[in-house]
Amino acid sequence: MEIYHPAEMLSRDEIAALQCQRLRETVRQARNSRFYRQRLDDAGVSPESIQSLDDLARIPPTAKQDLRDSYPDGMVAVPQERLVRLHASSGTTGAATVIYHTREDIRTWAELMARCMFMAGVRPWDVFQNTSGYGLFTGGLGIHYGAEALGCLTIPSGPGNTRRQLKLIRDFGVTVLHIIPSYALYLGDALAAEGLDPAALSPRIALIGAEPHSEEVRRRIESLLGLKAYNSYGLSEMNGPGVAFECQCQDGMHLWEDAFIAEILDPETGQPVPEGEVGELVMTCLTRTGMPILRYKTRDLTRFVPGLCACGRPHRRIDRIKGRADDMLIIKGVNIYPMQVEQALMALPEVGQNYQIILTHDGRMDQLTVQVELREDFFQEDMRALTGLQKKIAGILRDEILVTPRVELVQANTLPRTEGKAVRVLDKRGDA
Ligand code: ADP
Ligand code: K
Ligand code: ZN
Repeated sequence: MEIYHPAEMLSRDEIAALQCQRLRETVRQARNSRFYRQRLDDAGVSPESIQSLDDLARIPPTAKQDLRDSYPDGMVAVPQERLVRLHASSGTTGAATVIYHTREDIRTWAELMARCMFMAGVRPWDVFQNTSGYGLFTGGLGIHYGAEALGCLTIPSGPGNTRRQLKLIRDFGVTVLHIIPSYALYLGDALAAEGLDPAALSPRIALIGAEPHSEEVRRRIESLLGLKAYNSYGLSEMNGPGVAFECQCQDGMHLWEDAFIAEILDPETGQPVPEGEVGELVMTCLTRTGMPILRYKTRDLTRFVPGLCACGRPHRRIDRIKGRADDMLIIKGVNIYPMQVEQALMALPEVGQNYQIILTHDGRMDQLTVQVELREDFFQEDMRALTGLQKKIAGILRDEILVTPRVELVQANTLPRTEGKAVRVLDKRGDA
């Protein structure tokens, strides 16, 4: 097996020793910020008091609200002249938060990103098209710098304009795409509509991430685009993309433990969940100097995949993100994650590439409506067949989520689409 960086093969003991040393340095560095000096003093945490990884638990967690409260620069830990870049989270769940980077931070991040891409099989001779939005969002420049660090000819296409995306792919023989899953599905349909054979197209790898998606969606992307799709996880607070990535085994995402400490905690108690169980991913960035963040509560729900990966890299793997804690819907008293709906829908051949979940309240109780795009050839069916299909989908969803939804079948490409992360849920229960 080829590796990009020797750190990929560190043993568990070596990883632990490095984490402890870097945690101490990070605590020292973080104390240069107004926010952490106060926070760590209050908790009685000094760099010298970090003697082993057990001392991590003495550091109070950092919440998204802490970043909002210290906006714009309360967590900056270096003089302004050392800062070279600012990013903001895409604000999926509220006000944006800002992250600052020094020149070294940008370099470390690009190297982590390149390591991830190499692990998924990307090489310097690849032609790489990045369809993420450039701008404050980290999926643009973050991925771009990684691809360049690896040595790929990098095309910053940005999102949207599918015809132009396809032209770039064909004109320059693009071999690797970075694309969010919802757009990859759409692009796949667009190929089919143009009568293009996916097997004849040049891309062999897609890096997909930035939004939760099911295994069913990955398989669809692979067959629609005729390539291998690798899950890619990251968040602005931990730089952005490049935190955890699938290797070629496609069995969980290796999280780079020389650069991050990951914990999976019970969101209620803040205590570690038993090994292999689902909880909230809490992360500490061990390399950032401009704006270190300690024990960040990501709100992302996942678990550590037990055991060693067949590829031999000792870095632990996290499972596909189940959703955000904030994504959980409570409908008629039942807890539901949108991913459960997606998984059930996308397993059906009749279902097209887009769906939407709508919640309303009729004065007495919650009503769940699922709008489902049908594949073109199925939409041609007669009324009786469509009614049968509608019943079938409602039944499958009820078995999965224990609530019977109202199912509306719509034509392909009629549900609203966004250029960035897909908006799957419309909660109108608060509306009059
Ligand atoms: P925002 O929190 O506003 O979306 P970011 O751009 O920092 O801002 O997005 C990071 C978040 O995106 C993660 O916390 C996670 O919820 C989601 N995400 C990123 N990559 C993946 C992935 N591969 N699978 C599922 N969710 C992901
Ligand atoms: K090159
Ligand atoms: Zn592996």
